[in-house]
Amino acid sequence: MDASRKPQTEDTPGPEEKARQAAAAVKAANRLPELRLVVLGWRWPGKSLTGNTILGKEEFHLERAAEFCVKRQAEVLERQVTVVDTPGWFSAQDTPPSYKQELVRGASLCSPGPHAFLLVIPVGMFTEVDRQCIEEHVSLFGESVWRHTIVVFTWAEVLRNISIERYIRREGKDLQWVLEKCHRRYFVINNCIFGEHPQVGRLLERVEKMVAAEGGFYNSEEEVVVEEEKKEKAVEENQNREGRELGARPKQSSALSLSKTVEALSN
Ligand SMILES: Nc1nc2c(ncn2[C@@H]2O[C@H](COP(=O)(O)OP(=O)(O)OP(=O)(O)O)[C@@H](O)[C@H]2O)c(=O)[nH]1
Ligand SMILES: [Mg+2]
Repeated sequence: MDASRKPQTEDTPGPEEKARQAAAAVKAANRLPELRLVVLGWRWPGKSLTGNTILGKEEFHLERAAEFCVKRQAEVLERQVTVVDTPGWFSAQDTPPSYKQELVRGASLCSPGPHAFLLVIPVGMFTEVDRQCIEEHVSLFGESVWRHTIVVFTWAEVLRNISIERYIRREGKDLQWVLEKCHRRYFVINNCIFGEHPQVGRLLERVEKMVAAEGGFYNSEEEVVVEEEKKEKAVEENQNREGRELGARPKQSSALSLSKTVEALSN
């Protein structure tokens, strides 16, 4: 036998085991010690119960039509998890400005910014009006909010034997539109299971994967920051090209910021 060749042992990982190890390494690298989550949705889809499922205890009351944000924290799977439950928006009529204002305040309760917005949608008929309401209310946080949003489907037990993928296809363009806005990030939560269950760990990992992919958490001023960076880079490139100082600072971007939204809603 050629002594330079290593003998194959049973311990040598196969391709599947190697892929599993690589995936575990990525999850470990993405892992965050603290996670801040804001739960959003219309009235009564299971926002508060979803918050309870994540925290593993009954922190949020399942009272109808909550009017105020509620913030709760717990240690979950070795992470410090903050969940902000928000008032649901109205579907059949206009949402009062005070509700919108309170909704927007939800993000500021997890300073310096939420890692994820969990947009709770109950499995069932999804209409064009539902899509419009989601667009109107989620956009109160600015366009960048979509980069930090995951759709969380509740009431999934009603699907019985239908897969979530088939349900999404069947519901058509309005639900597809929402999922496209969220870069097709979604998670099916089983709110009937409480406590020890791998689903909460999987959801937290999903959030961590999004944070890694999007390069950080939501920051109401980030559109301003990105715009400023773009302009500063352009000025720098100009300076290099022309070989002289331009001196002028770029103008402030008019991008939406949370404080401006709250101010506008209160007027
Ligand atoms: N079977 C089932 N029941 C659910 C699920 N999610 C929520 N519920 C029930 O639906 C009802 C509403 O849940 P909540 O969590 O209070 O809903 P919400 O979105 O917080 O409601 P508002 O605060 O009034 O907007 C409660 O009776 C929950 O027990 C689910 O996934 N499956
Ligand atoms: Mg509630």
